[in-house]
Order: sequence, then structure tokens, then C-alpha cells
Amino acid sequence: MRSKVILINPRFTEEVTLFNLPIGILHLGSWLMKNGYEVKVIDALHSKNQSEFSMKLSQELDDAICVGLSVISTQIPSALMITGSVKAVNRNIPVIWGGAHPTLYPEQTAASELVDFVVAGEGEQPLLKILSALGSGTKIGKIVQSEDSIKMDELPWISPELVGDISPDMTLKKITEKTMYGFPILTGMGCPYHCTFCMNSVIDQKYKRRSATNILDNIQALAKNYAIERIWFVDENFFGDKRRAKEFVDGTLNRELKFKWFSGGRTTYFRDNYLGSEEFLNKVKESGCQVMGTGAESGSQRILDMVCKGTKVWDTINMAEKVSKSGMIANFSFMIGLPTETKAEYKMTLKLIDQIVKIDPRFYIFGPQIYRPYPGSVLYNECLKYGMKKPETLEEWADSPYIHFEFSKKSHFSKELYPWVLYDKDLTEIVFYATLMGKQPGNKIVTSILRAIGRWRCLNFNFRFPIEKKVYGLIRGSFIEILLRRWKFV
Ligand code: B12
Ligand code: SF4
Repeated sequence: MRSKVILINPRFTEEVTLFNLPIGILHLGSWLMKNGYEVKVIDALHSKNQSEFSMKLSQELDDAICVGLSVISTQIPSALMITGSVKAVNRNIPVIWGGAHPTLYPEQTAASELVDFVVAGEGEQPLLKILSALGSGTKIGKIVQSEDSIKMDELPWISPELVGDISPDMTLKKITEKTMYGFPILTGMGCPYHCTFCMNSVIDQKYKRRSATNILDNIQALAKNYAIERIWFVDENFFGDKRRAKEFVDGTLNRELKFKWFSGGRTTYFRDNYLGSEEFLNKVKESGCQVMGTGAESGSQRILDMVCKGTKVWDTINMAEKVSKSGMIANFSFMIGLPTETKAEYKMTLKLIDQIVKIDPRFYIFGPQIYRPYPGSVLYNECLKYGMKKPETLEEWADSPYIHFEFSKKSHFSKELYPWVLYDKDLTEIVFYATLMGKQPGNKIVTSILRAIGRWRCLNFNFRFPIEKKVYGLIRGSFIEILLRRWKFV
């Protein structure tokens, strides 16, 4: 009999109405299956309530050899609760934590008595190492650091069988239709750039990617066997390899593959020698690309230079113009509240957002999110100088305001928590109203009113009496919100 591993995606702090698939554990699960293990994936986000989740878990626990949890910081409260429940049923069953939070804080995570193993970085090889140690009874350290990065073409694609586990009453096609951007496909990890705020440069993630042929073969199979028509390239920098991008686009056209796709890349790629070439961009569109996302980060050139982004403010405007002309949609994400950032620089970002949506009102704006420093980065050390104090244990993280959305019912922002922020007045309000300036999915009348309000407030830098934000906070995660925001890009 094959040994069974349970992989779990915990809940997020705020109820989310976005329908998504737990990409990390679906990849790991597919990898374990390839290596001869039986895998059960349980997504707490896809369970109707706590009791349904607990039932699923207890049904599977009996014959499992271990339980793995994928944890980003906002999932810590739920991850702790799940780990506690597993241990309450069988205190001898090993629990492994992996994902972004344990990767950023391996020692702190390992200090918890509830957690038996911590995987830092890519999980494939470390997980096999742990499973083999469990099988043979060999002792290994509590923290297992990823060392050998496996070539992407050698990794299996997400197994449709595992996706079926998540929502057994839906076909893969139906699940994909419900997702925000389409069926998730990871064609690469990391990125060749080193922006100092980004997790990739903090953990020194090696840039690796699948070949165009490998990607096209998978899409062809998904289309043929499961009628998948929308694909979301999860990569942080899908266009990072120019040659591969060209091979992929040509391959899609030559094979006459018909699917819509969503992806992202840097604003500098829209200069004339790459995506900025009208001929190539039209080809990209012809191959099915509908949405291009990017991290524009700031309207201040000084801030872009400070975080080593390697882009110009002009690149953002150029990208907006080029994408608009091509007829595709773009989304731009921003950051705010970085060390040394001034009120005048906030205004530059808000002005840039206004310029973007004037170029094309169909464009989406994400954030600006408040900057959150990751340990080990240059900016993190800068924040420490201002007196930043980070939670010291998993329990402290679970209680900490850092893990909450900027838009949640209660404002979690305070000068004490973000001592490096120079201009802290109205910060969460700025974040809220700036997002409203872009296109919002959902009811057209409601969103256009909110948009006009957002624009007026941001351009006048007037965030007094933020009634709209308060109301939004109250309905967030509710049924009304689901009705108002049917999240789908295209
Ligand atoms: C795609 C993505 C999303 C997607 C989908 C996430 C999903 N459902 O899986 C969406 C857009 C929904 C999203 C949302 C958010 N995200 Co996000 N997201 C990403 C992104 C770009 C890629 C993640 C990914 O799928 N990678 C591919 C898979 C294969 O990698 P992986 O998950 O890391 O898994 C590998 C290892 O970590 C490890 N591993 C993972 N789990 C486990 C479990 C075990 C047991 C083991 C052994 C190993 C292991 O093995 C895996 C394979 O090698 C990352 C950036 C990054 N560099 O990771 C951010 C990232 C994970 N997101 C982040 C954040 C903050 C968020 C949001 C909170 C943002 C926000 N404020 O709204 C939300 C929260 C989610 C929500 N409430 O809906 C942060 C997390 C930081 C942190 N401190 O934890 C990251 C790192 C981005 C960043 N640089 O800040 N996100
Ligand atoms: S270009 Fe994007 S993914 Fe690459 S290091 Fe910078 S922020 Fe991170």
C-alpha cells in the first residue's frame, strides 16, 4: 500500500470571496504522486465551514503518515488551529509547515512545539527527505532547507485528479470558470531582477523556468482532455525570458491553440525592443493574451531607484499606452509607506494612477498596499533603525495586526506598528480610495460612483470622513460583497 500524505491550505484571516486554487500544495502533491505517494489535498478555503473541514480532515487522518501545511503569514491563525486539531487526534503524527512564512522565518516557526518540521524554500526535495526519514526512522533536523532546485521541465504539472479533490462536485472546467483568472499554470519561479522589497531577492530564489514546448504540450492536453479555455500564468515574471516568450507565442499560433491567457511582467518590457514592438504585442494578443499585470510600485522615481526596481515612471505610462492601443487589459499594483517616502511622493503615485486610468478606464489598480518589510532585506534593516518590532512567535504573529488586510472592518494601521512611515495620516484611506480609481469588477453603477469618489478624494488628497471605506469594511466578506464584486477579469 502507498503511504498517504495530507496537504492542507489553511484559511486566511479575512473571509475572501476570491475563488482560487492552492497552487503550492497542488504542485507538491503532484510531485509526491509522481514519487509514489498517495496524496490528499484539503483546502480550508473550499470547505463550507469549520465542521465540514474537520470532518474531511478526520476522515483522512487515520492512515496518513504526515500532514503538510502551506502557510503565508495571513494563514497563521488557521494553520495553528489546524495543527492543534491534528495533534489532538493523534499527537504522534508529524506536522510539516512550508510556504512563504516558514521560508522567511524558519527558526521562529521551528520554535513552535506544535510543528515537527519546517521547510524553507522550494518544497519538493525537502519533503522527500522528510518522508524518507520518517519511513526509515532516521533522525533529521527540524528545519529542512531547500538545496537542489529541480529543473522545471522535470517537475510534473498540477494533477487534475488533485484539483478534483478540492471540489469533488465540480468538473475541472467548472472550477476554472469560477477562478478569477483561469486555471493556474506555473511556468517559472523567481525572476532575474533583484528589487530589494521583493521576497524573491530576499530569499535569493533562483530564476528557473519551463521550456515553451513543455508549456504548450500541457495546455494542449488541458484543452483536449478538460476543455480548459482560460489559463492564468502564476509566474511573477512570465515575460522574464524574451526568447521563450517568442517561442511560446509562435507555438500557440502554429499549433492553433485557442485559449485566453493572463500573465505579467515588468514595465520595462514594453520598450520598443520587446513587448513595445507593435508587431510582437499584436501577436501576443492574437495568441489569446487578454490581461497583462505589472508591479508599477510608485509614481516617484526616487522610490523606484531606492528599491532598485530598475524602471522609470515613464515605463509605466508607456506600458499603459501600449497595452491600451493593443486592446488588451492591464493591471498595475503599487506600494506606499516605504521608509523615507514623503507626502509629496504619495501624491505622485496617486497622480500616476489617475494618468493610467485616463489612458484606459478598463485598467485595474491593485493597492497601493502598505509596504511590509521582509527579514534579511536592506529595507528591513532600515525599518529596524526606526524601532520596528516584529512578532517573535507564531502565536504573536496570529494576534498581530500585520497579517490583516488594509480594508478589513477594523483599521489595523498604527504608527507604533509602522514606525518607519513618515507620513502616516490617512494611510489606509489612501490605499482604499486609490484602488477605487481603477476599474472594479461588479455592478457597473455602484463601481462608477465609487470610482468618481475615489478619484476626487485622491486628487484633492482629502480623506476626511471616509464613510465609503467604513461601509466597505462592514460588508467585506459578506454575501452582499459577493454580489457586488463578481471577481472575473475577462
Ligand atoms: C500566486 C500568488 C497569489 C495568488 C494565489 C495564491 C494561491 N491561492 O496559491 C493570489 C493572487 C490569490 C494571492 C493572494 C495573496 N497573496 Co500571494 N502570492 C502569489 C505568488 C506570486 C506566487 C505563489 C505561488 O503559487 N508560487 C508557486 C508555488 C509552487 O510556490 P509556493 O506556494 O511558494 O510553494 C512552494 C514552496 O513555498 C513550498 N511550499 C509551499 N507550501 C508548502 C507546504 C509544505 C508542507 C511544504 C513541505 C512546502 C511547501 O513548496 C512549494 C513548491 O516548491 C507569491 C510570490 C512568491 N514569491 O511566492 C505571492 C505571495 C505568496 N503572496 C503574498 C501575499 C501577502 C498575498 C496576499 C495576502 C496579498 C494581499 N494583501 O492581498 C493575498 C492573500 C490571499 C488571499 N487572501 O486571497 C506574499 C506572502 C508573504 C508572507 N509574508 O507570507 C507573497 C510571498 C508575495 C510577496 N512577495 O509579498 N497570491
Ligand atoms: S521584477 Fe518583480 S518579481 Fe522580479 S524581483 Fe522585482 S518585484 Fe520581484
